Amino acid sequence: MTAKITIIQEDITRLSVDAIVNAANNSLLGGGGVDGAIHRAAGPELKAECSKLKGCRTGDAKITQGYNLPAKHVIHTVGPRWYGGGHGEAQLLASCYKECLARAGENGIRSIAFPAVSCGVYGYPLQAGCQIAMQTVAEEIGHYEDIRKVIFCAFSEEVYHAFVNAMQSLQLH
Ligand code: AR6
Repeated sequence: MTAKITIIQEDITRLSVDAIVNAANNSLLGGGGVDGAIHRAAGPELKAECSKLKGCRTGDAKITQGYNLPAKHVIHTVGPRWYGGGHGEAQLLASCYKECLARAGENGIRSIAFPAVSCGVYGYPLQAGCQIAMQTVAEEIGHYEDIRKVIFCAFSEEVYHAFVNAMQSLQLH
């Protein structure tokens, strides 16, 4: 059986899943966008745990507890800033999704929700960013038997449509 990939329009902090993914920065100490929303909803214990992690490299991912969130865990990943596309942005963004799935697999996570990493403050072009998200997860998910459900969580209608378009243009090998 393969995991089920779904797309929803929702605030990711409201999802009762095993893990939500945070689009964080290298410090892991909070910020704006989805990062700020997750830290506000999780409460100060999340920052306390994050402060012990010694940051996170761009393209990597680290896991914490979810504290006051309905989600059990948060997987913090750091997407690339968009510098025009010639600075390894696509590879780094794909690496974010791969590393998040790896942390999920290591921790027995069965359901995981992703925002559109890098597609806000970091300026990654929305459609291209959603295509990398969808393509990477579709290619990698077969390695993780325990992950039964992957949700792409769009905050706006625009992002929702970008994920839907990305799913329709998936290249299956
Ligand atoms: N639920 C789901 N998606 C959301 C939510 C939410 N509650 N809030 C925002 N989004 P961004 P980035 C969407 O800017 O581009 C922070 O300051 C948003 O519409 O949160 O990776 C960090 O600390 C967009 O589609 O993350 C970093 O400094 C997507 O989440 C920097 O921003 C990602 O937008 C990271 O920038």
